[in-house]
Amino acid sequence: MSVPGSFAVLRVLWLLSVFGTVLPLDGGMLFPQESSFREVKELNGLWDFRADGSPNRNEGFEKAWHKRRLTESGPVIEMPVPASYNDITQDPTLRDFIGWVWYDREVAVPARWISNEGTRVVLRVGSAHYYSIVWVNGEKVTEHEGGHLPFEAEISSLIRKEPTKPCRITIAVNNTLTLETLPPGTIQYMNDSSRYPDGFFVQNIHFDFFNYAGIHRSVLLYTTPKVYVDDISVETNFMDNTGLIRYKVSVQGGFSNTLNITLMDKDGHFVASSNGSSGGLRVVDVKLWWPYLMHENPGYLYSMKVRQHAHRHVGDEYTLPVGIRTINVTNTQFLINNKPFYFHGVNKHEDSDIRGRGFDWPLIVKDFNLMKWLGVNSFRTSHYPYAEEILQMCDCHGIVVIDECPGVGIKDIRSFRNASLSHHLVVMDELVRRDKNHPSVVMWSVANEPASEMPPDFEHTKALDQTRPVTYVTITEADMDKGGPYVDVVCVNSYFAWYFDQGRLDIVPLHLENWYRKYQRPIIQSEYGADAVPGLHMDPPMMFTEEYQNALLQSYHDVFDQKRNQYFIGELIWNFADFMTAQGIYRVVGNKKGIFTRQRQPKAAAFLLRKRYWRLANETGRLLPD
Ligand code: BDP
Repeated sequence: MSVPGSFAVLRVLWLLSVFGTVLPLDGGMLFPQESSFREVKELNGLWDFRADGSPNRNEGFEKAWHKRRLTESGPVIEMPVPASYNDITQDPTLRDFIGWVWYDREVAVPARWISNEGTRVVLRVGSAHYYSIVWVNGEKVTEHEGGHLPFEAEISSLIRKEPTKPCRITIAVNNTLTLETLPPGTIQYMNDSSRYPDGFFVQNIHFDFFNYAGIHRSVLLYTTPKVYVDDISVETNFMDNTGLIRYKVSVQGGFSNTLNITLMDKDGHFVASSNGSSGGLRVVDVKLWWPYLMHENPGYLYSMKVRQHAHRHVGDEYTLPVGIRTINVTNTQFLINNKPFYFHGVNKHEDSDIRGRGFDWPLIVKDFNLMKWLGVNSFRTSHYPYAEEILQMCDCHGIVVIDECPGVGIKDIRSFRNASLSHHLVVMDELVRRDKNHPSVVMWSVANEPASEMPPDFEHTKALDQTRPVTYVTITEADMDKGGPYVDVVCVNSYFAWYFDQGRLDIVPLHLENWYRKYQRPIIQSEYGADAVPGLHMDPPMMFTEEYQNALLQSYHDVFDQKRNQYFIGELIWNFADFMTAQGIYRVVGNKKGIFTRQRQPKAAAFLLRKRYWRLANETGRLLPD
């Protein structure tokens, strides 16, 4: 969000890098999957819940709430998982709560998981915001910092200790943001006792979305055999009509005698096979993975079955969907399978009524249907990693993804120190580890609009450079002027005729010209837009009306169309749908820059964009004539 008076040119700069080579394996984060050797048990539904409203928010730890059922240590309410807890009740203190909240429930673990010593049982949380501690039957099994990404713990030996008892899972989650968290924030105590009650504090943030909290994605128990496939990495290429998959598999828990890799096509027919923990698969008459609207058969996925046979142990099997495609960037183009790709897409949020940021299949499927209706071929996961199921949908439908980490609102100079850098690196590592094999993911976004106006600090760019194999770098405005040495693609966010020169649509072309001339790299207009209150009309257009939103988009589109054949490689509207923000004088119950309402009903701009995107698809994509 912009504050009037800040300097337009410095608003931007979140910079991207395109995939490099296969990651070194270092503990996997494969999506849990059922197979003949693995089982999955979802723990979604109603959990017991209590927010720790004590002044120091520490009562739960002082009284060891994890040692017993929460119902035994005080009052609880029902809380759905997955969901943000903020909008579930009528209580404004829970909506705006900062600090620890506690969840627990009991689970009946299948007897065979307990009796069979060869079964490994893992507890996995798809994501919880922001800091989580997990106990099983009162014993701590893991803690994790950061929302939006999964974490897990093996609990096999714990559940075998008291095999006849139900297993009690307790999760404490704290949404406090500090200078070192991602996104950062600060807690400010108001010490003036004449104006504020004792202990009064606020959570300051510098990003424009509600800081939803709670357990946002599924909690699962899943099993693997004792010796198990822990991680798989693939990298794909092709020459003429032969595809190549380079793979690497890591097995944990013991010695694996043999690893068989078998590749099947979409119809289940055998394509290629190999043995060993690393190697290559040649795919004759390859069917490439293509984006939606670029090919008549987008999102083609092979299935790579990894089968391990361990000495004196049950084997394991994991099947990874693999799309064969290449990504390259030239000085002026973004190439997918050596063909120029033009991003016509959206920025999104994981956000909806009641659930907040909680995972919700109906919403996800509705959003995909709307995106396809619009003619969208890509989106950015603004401003944090989205659920894995969403990326799986993108793989299948051929929707291209710019995968963003939660590096948003990095504005305070104290958030540029080593502690923040280390955490940022860990988060990037977790993100890449989780998402590296999705063909839909073509770029990593390191940060959204960090304070690039601050003096260059080469120490942190150096450290980022050392992470392998993906080179992801934030650079400053000053670096940019020297030519942006680390960057493949520049993404610019701008709000001309909105935050600056309000109402002056006539100046948009000139401002855009100036910007684009400056950056000698392929450029994506990664945000542009205007708030529109649905149903508000005015002609000639005025700000906040549907007419103004349309007119503003149109004035940008005119410039995009002039630049499209030069270095301009894409446009992503801000935003796909209206979304909730913190309360403040710049927002009337949330950000209204959606082209759909928060309930996914179209504003006039949705029709304008639909017309444009389908025209673009016909001009820039590879649609076959009907
Ligand atoms: C951009 C931010 C985005 C905001 C948007 C806005 O990246 O998160 O929601 O401004 O103000 O600068 O609508």
